Amino acid sequence: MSEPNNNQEELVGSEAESRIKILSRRGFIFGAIAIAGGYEVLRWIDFGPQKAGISAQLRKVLDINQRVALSLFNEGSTAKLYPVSEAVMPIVNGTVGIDTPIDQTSWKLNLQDKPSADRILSLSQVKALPRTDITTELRCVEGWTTVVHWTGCKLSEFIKRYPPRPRNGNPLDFTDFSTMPKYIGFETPPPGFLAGESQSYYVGIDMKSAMHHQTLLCYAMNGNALSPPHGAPLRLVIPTKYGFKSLKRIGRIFYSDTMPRDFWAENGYDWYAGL
Ligand SMILES: Nc1nc2c(c(=O)[nH]1)N[C@H]1C(S)=C(S)[C@@H](COP(=O)(O)O)O[C@H]1N2
Ligand SMILES: [Mo]
Repeated sequence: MSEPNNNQEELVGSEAESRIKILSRRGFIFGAIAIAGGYEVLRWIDFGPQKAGISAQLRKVLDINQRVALSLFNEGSTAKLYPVSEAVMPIVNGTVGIDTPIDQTSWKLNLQDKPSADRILSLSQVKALPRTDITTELRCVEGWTTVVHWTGCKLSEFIKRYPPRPRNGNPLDFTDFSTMPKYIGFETPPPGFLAGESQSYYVGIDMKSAMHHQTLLCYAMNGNALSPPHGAPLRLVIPTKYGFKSLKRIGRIFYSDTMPRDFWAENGYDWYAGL
């Protein structure tokens, strides 16, 4: 590999960017509630009619925040970086789709771009892509945050090496999103594939988030190979979004022009889940 190890990219300070970061760090639920009219709204949330398991009032603020998150993201938000020495092991959180042990040596990645044929990739093909290290916060909506040092490759590098087929006859241009699929989806290996696995976990992200320089496919964490409960052999890490988007144990990746289903968005959380 001739590419340098693009360790710990520097953040560029500007007034606008720090304002965006302050806004985005509030977290989408409380940020949205604050935007929608202060903490008193918390009092009436529980009494509203239910829609998708949460009250219509809360749904409304989440919808507002989804637009806010998207506009913040479009202005180029970046996750804060930390010194590697601050990294610690996070708790294992969320085991949907990873309960059953898998044979790590026979694991394969299934890459799809309908209607073309699937591509089956090995872990060494992912590891052959330029290595990237990043130390950022893993933020769970349940209220904890841990600084973690991640090692893998940029998802953008993977997409460039294993690109989608051109859309509408246009040649692919990775700087022009109109030539690319709108979304990319991720899933744990399908339940039938693993005896005993009852459910899969799945995440969808928009192509801008996928091409973001901090969005990674990771195979190591805090200096060691991923352990199975943290998503071995390969997991997604999206430091600009809440932890539930960082799918552990990727089985399938697919390009799509329609919004892929998303496990926690189906359960009432914001689909974009930006910080
Ligand atoms: N396959 C899978 N990936 C998952 C989850 C899950 O339940 N299943 N939970 C998510 C959530 S909610 C969080 S906060 C992070 C936690 O990552 P960790 O267990 O490495 O700390 O994983 C995410 N990825
Ligand atoms: Mo989480």
